[in-house]
Amino acid sequence: MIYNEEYETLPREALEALQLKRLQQVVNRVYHCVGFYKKSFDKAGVVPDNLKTLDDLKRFPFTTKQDLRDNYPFGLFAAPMSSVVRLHASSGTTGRSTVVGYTKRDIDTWAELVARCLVAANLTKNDVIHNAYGYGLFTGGLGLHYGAEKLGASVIPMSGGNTKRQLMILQDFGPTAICATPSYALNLAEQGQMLGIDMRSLNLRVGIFGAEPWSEQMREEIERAFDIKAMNIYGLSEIMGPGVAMECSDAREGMHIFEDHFLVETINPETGEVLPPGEQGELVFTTLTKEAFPLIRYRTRDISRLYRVPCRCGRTSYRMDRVMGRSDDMLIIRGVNVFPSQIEAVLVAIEGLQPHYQLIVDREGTLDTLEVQVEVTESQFVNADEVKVLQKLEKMILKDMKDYLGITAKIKLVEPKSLQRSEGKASRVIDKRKI
Ligand code: DLL
Repeated sequence: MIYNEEYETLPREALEALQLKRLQQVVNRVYHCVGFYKKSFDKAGVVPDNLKTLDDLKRFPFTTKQDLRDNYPFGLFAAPMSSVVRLHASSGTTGRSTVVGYTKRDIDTWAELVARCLVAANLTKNDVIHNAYGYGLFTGGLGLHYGAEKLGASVIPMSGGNTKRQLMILQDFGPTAICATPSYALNLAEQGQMLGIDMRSLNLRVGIFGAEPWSEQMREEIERAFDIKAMNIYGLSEIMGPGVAMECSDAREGMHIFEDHFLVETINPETGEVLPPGEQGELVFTTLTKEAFPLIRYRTRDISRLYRVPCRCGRTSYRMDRVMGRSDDMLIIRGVNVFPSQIEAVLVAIEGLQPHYQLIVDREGTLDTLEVQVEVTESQFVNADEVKVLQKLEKMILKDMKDYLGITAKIKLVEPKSLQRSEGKASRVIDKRKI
């Protein structure tokens, strides 16, 4: 099913013509309305008129998170505050948070794009959607909320946390879909099981998971725990919030990017050079229709890959692969680059381990060291008298990490339920090198 048949299936040629028209408009507008862009274009020696084809965009400068911070809180807004109807902010683990604004039209566009996502996940107005993304400054809660209402579904505005209450609502209201971070979904499943709730017999059939990197193995784990189809949704506050890209349930091979509203590029994060589709690199987005907070060539730091091949669902947009991680989360362990999500994939595939883990990075002399703490399942732990069982598990992890990722780590098997659980985005890495 497709929410906006006309735009989601536009032939590539028409889509690219629309993109060019919108791109020229937005570039013109920011050049004249936002001091930052005037300066940054002047410095790069480009003017809006240089933009004759989509390809010309690569002559234009990038916008970075640092630029957003330097212009905190509203310096990059392109509309007066009197027409801004909503503000959100990303929490930002380091430094100032980034603040984003929306006009009435931006909110309507956002709601439509989230409605497109829900329909791509096979939801209709007859669904009851339990929304466990946090409401507030985070874009997850309200973003999904407005999209669900736009579709006409019944939305339960749960927000994050308060897990016992969530479990009660899940049983009593019988929602057919759940929206949450994947790590919180697992937390819910685990606590439900502890309370003796059969999570597989709830009325849920679909889950909309995103806001943090997760592996294919984690998807299987969640699908098993809830007996649902787990779908990947991508977005970031700077560009809009959830609903920048979404998997379709027909193919479930990559996330469709809503290219009538966002222009996407992948670049080599070291050199800034634009990569051909298919090559892994950093995603860079330009918003084509946003009024309050347009962004030109925003460097997301998210590492992914674009596919150009048409999808069997009929949507004509490029798709992006699941995000491996952020370039700033990439660990370099004795020269080997590795993302937490790759370590997750190795751990979750080993029987006897739980998908609850923590990575501790430290430095000895000039070398980075990694300790992987991972919970073992209850049954393994009961067996633990036989130290051999645990030693065997440890060996297996060491071997798989070496074979698949080429890294050596210290492994620490920990008791079930001993690592901190997430109520929103999980923080997987403790980096002691910065302390
Ligand atoms: O996390 C928006 C969102 C809410 C997306 C709910 C999906 C569902 P931020 O807090 O600004 O916005 O964080 C954005 O989260 O740059 C990625 O690094 C990461 N991220 C978001 N979705 C995914 C995903 C929201 N599906 C940052 N897979 C992004 C991997 C994701 N990482």
